[in-house]
Amino acid sequence: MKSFYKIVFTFGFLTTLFSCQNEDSVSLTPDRPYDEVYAEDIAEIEDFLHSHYVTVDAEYNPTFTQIPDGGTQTPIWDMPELDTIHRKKHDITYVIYYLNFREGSGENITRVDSSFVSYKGFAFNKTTTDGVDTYTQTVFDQKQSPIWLSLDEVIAGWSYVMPLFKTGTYIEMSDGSITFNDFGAGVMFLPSGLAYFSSGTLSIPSYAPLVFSFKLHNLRRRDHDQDGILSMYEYGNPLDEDRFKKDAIDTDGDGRPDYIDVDDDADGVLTKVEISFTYDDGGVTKTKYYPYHGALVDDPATPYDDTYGIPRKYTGPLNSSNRPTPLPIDFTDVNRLRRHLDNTAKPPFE
Ligand SMILES: [Ca+2]
Ligand SMILES: [Ca+2]
Ligand SMILES: [Ca+2]
Ligand SMILES: [Ca+2]
Repeated sequence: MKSFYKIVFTFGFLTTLFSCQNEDSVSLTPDRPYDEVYAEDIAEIEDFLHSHYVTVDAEYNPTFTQIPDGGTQTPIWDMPELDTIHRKKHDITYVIYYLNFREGSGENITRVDSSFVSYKGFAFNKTTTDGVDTYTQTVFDQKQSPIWLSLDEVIAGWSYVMPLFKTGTYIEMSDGSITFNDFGAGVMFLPSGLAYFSSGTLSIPSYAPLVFSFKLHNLRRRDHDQDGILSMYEYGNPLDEDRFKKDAIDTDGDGRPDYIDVDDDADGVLTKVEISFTYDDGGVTKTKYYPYHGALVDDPATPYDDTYGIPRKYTGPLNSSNRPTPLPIDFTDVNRLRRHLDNTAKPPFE
């Protein structure tokens, strides 16, 4: 059941951001109810946002500081960069607060892509002595040099917030190093139900909200089932979810979502075969795959029409062999049912 959710151990240390919630496991001590913990977490997060201000350096590294008595600093709560999203999970509509320092100028990442990120995560704790609140911040993980993380394998909060941001640009310097510019940068304030919940570690307390600052340097599109269609086109974008895998698109209803199904319409023909076509290249027959969407402009250097995406079952007139012949719209209509998802469309295709 859990094979798709990878848990990564390295000599006994859990790579922090990877999801370690196993909802199928049996625990000797029952977990606390999600709604009860969420009520505490969101109150603590909102208290933190009211009682702290934040400064960022030129590289968008934030520093959070408690507003002193009588201080005039703007609390995070009142900053225009503070925004919220709502995501349903555990039968709770979670409010997620995040700071959008910079959205990024490049490509949007999706929940099934791989992210190249740097980040810093900390937990906070409040103690009150003689009516005076004192906050401590405990950094439990940080990566100053970016690392690759697949967004379907990390804690839920990350997979919800990162797609709100974009990559930037990068240039390779003469010494081989890479400089990133205009990347997305922000901070997320996660209730524990969207992070590690009951499974704390030595450095991460159980049932504690966590704060992550992050920078999205780059991304890599993924094709989980290697059927020639990027996962970003196959999983859908469910916002109302209890489990990612359960709510992803499953065209043939066999319990295996399209992004991990090699025959999406269960017609016995592999998706990869259904989206392929052959063309003549100087007397040599070559095979290629229609891209999900066609290219915006045809490349005259290729012997085929690059503006063609994956076609639907042809609707054109019958030819002399009484078979339908395709129309351009069969390849380009934005609302078409692409033929790898149509179990009445089977090869041989004209
Ligand atoms: Ca795929
Ligand atoms: Ca399926
Ligand atoms: Ca598929
Ligand atoms: Ca098929």
